[in-house]
Amino acid sequence: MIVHKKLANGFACIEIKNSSAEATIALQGAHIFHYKREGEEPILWLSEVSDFEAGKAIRGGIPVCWPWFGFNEDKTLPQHGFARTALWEFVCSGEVDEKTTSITLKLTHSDETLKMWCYKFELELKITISDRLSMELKTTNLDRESFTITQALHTYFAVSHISDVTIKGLDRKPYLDALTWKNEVQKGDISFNQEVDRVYQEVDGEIVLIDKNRIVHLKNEGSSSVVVWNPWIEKCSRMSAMKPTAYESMLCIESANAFDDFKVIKPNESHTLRATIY
Ligand code: TA6
Repeated sequence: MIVHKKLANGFACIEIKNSSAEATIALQGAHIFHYKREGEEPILWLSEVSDFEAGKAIRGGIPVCWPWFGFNEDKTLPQHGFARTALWEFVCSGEVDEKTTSITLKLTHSDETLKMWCYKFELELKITISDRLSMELKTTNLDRESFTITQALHTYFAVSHISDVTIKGLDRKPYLDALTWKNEVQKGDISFNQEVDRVYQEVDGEIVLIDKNRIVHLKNEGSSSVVVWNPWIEKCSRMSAMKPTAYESMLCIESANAFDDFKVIKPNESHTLRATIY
C-alpha cells in the first residue's frame, strides 16, 4: 500500500505499508520519519514536539544532510545543507513483492539552491522498505565543473534508554571529537554517560546497536565515516524541537561522507552513499 497524504497545513507525506514493515516519508527533505517492522516497536526516533512545517527540518527519523555536513564556512547558510528542508519531487514507487516496497524521490538545482551552492545537480534517494530499510543517495553532477560534497543520512535510532545501549564495530577507529576538535582513537565499544559528538573515520564494517531488548545493524557503502551523536542533558535542553529528556530515548548513528571523507564529483559523474538498517 502506498498512500500520498497531506497534513492539515499542506505538508506532504507518503505512507507505505507491506506485509513486513511500514514507513512514512515526507516530501520535504525526502525525510523518512517513521519505520517499523511488523509486530515490532519503531526503529527510528521521532521527537514528540517536532515541526512538520515548510522550511523546518523534522527532528528525528533520517534527515538527509547535503551538500554539506555540519556548518558551512558561510555562517548565513543552513547547518547540514539545504536538502533536508527543500521540497523533493516524487519520481516513482513500486511494490516489488508483498514484503518489499520501493520509492524514489529527487531534488534538482533551482534558482534557490544555486544562490546557496552554485552547482547544477541531481540528487536521488531510493528507499526500499522491507524487514530491512535501505537507502541509496545518489549525487550526479550536472554542472560543467567538478564539485565537492560532504553528506550524511543522519539516522535517529529509538532506544529503550541511552544508559542501556552499546555500539559495537568502531573499536580502534580514529575519530574527530566534535566537542574538542581533537583526533582520538576509540578504545572498545561505545556506551554513553555524557554528550558525544564524534566523526569516526576509516569505517568499513557493520555497526551494531545493542539495546536492552533488540539488536539493530547498520551497514554503509560509498562511505568511510560514521557520526555518533547524543546531546545529553545540557545540550538537549537547548536543542530546537526536542524535549529536555529526549536524549534518553534517542541516539544518532549517521552514515556519512564527512570531513576527510568528502567526495569530489566530476561533471556527468555520480557518487552513491548506501545505508542499510536491519
Ligand atoms: O551530527 C551531529 C550534529 O552535527 C550535532 O553537532 C548536532 O548539533 C546535530 O547534528 C543536530 O543538528 P541540527 O542542525 O539538526 O540541530
